Amino acid sequence: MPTTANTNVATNIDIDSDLISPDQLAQYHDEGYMILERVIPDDMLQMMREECSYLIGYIDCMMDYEKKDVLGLNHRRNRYFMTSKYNPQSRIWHFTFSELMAQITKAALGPEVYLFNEQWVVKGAEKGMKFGWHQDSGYVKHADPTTTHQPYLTCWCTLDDVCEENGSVYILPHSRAGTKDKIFDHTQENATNDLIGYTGDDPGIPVIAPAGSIVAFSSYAFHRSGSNNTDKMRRIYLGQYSTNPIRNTDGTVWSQDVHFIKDGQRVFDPHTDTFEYKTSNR
Ligand SMILES: O=C(O)CCC(=O)C(=O)O
Repeated sequence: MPTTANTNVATNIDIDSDLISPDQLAQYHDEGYMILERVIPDDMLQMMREECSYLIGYIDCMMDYEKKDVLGLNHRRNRYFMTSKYNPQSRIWHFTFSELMAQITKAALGPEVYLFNEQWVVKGAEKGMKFGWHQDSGYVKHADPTTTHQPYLTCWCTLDDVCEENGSVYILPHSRAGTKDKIFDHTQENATNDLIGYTGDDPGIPVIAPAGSIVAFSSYAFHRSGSNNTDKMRRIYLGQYSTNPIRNTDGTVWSQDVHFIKDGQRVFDPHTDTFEYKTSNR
């Protein structure tokens, strides 16, 4: 139980102050990010690591079958982006639609929340590739240049301790990048296919945090990540949530549009959810 509650003044929702302090929430709204250390319970963390191992094996098998070492953004033992993998057989949805995620998403977004996208980002030991400066919304805009979507929330959940040596994420606060209300144009980098939206010399703020932490940041905030130079994998689960379904200008859903919170209450129901696989434009 919270010892005290603070309130998201924009939406009048009470927030558990043991989870998110008023200062953290203010920083999210002003600068576009907040870092919540060690908030994922140990049993949940272990479950997510097991699901992650299964998915890496699954992608490796697909590469074996196709006799390739690169499939989309997945590079064998190097960098994996595994998208839209929650399904009734896996246990992933227990985390994606957990009370913990309900608390964080309501604090950031208010009483209406949809799952927009979910993916795993794994960097292999000693060679996990870097990822270039971008706004997550920059990927939406690149695919749909006339998009008018509101900022959505990325929850970057650490399954391992993260530091500069193993390829952690770096964030550029809104006030240093002019991103509070703006999606910049991004260009595609040839060698990696990454979209790049910032080429300035601000290195950003490195996130150094233990396993079980969540960095919650706005899809308008610029971020990048380094390469993994350690002898262990760096594993992240990334859930993205929006205040309403994000559609392409032609009306099609961009990635997912699963109703999670309605009028401040959790409404996700695994018995009625279609668990439909939808490819994002990533
Ligand atoms: O986990 C990482 O290395 C960065 C992932 C990221 O920035 C993204 O998926 O938008």
